[in-house]
Amino acid sequence: QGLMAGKRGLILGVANNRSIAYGIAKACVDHGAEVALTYQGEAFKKRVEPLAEELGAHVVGHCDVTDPESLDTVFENVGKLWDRIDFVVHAIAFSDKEELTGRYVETTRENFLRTMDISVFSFTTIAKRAEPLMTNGGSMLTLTYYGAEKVMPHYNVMGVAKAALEASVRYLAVDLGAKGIRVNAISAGPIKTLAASGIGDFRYILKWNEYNAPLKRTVSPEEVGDSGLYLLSDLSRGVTGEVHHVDSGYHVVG
Ligand code: 0WD
Repeated sequence: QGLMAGKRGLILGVANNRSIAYGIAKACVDHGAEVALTYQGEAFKKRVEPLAEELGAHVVGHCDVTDPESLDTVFENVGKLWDRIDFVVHAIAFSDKEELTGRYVETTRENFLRTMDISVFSFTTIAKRAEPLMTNGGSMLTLTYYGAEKVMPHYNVMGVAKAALEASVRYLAVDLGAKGIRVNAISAGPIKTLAASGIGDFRYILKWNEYNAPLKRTVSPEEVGDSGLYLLSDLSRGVTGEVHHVDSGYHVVG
């Protein structure tokens, strides 16, 4: 049994076992949830399937958020699997790594739009598709970063995207609140994942956090997972529209 007993959720953004989405999936499963995962293309399928097996999770198909048909299929598959869902986790972001270094002012229109599409709009369209399945209320969660609030070196267009994502959390919280659906974000401290490896000087950012965060260390996907558990479970039933920092306290000094 446990905190998440009887709850079912869709988790998007597991690329491998270091993914923040994996940390969240594991915490949910460990506390009794049933989860469904997606993968982005054949290359990730091979990584995600064994992880799903290990977690006892369902795999509901290929999902590329720039391809609405793949999202249609994923939600169709979820609807066939379960008559209702209780939570959704969105742990997806992308920007051309050439532009995650140097000056923000150099951002191209093409990469700006692509970054916003994959990292911001995707959460809104996923929320819209999840809403009819959340017939008993629910909890939606996305992942953001401090670069939304303050200028962080090299984060550039992704910082602008995360600011828009955080604003989306607030607007979605209002739209969906009357149905008992809560919408929150975790602002995670830097973690060495595949996505993070695209950010210029990432090792320096990790070190900077270790030296300066109140806890004098970085956070792990497991720690983000445990905080995610709070936001996805009924423990946080009075919380919506919130951006919760899981960053060893860095935001109070940075
Ligand atoms: O330091 C970090 N790692 C932080 C990450 C600090 C704060 C926030 N975050 C955020 C990220 O911006 C992202 O929103 O957490 C979220 C999850 O990222 P992650 O766990 O750091 O990275 P990763 O394990 O790489 O998972 C992100 C996945 C992709 O992996 P790749 O390696 O391809 O970027 O997002 C998925 C993909 O699986 N993804 C997509 N999924 C569907 N359609 C798409 C897409 N078009 N693009 C990327």
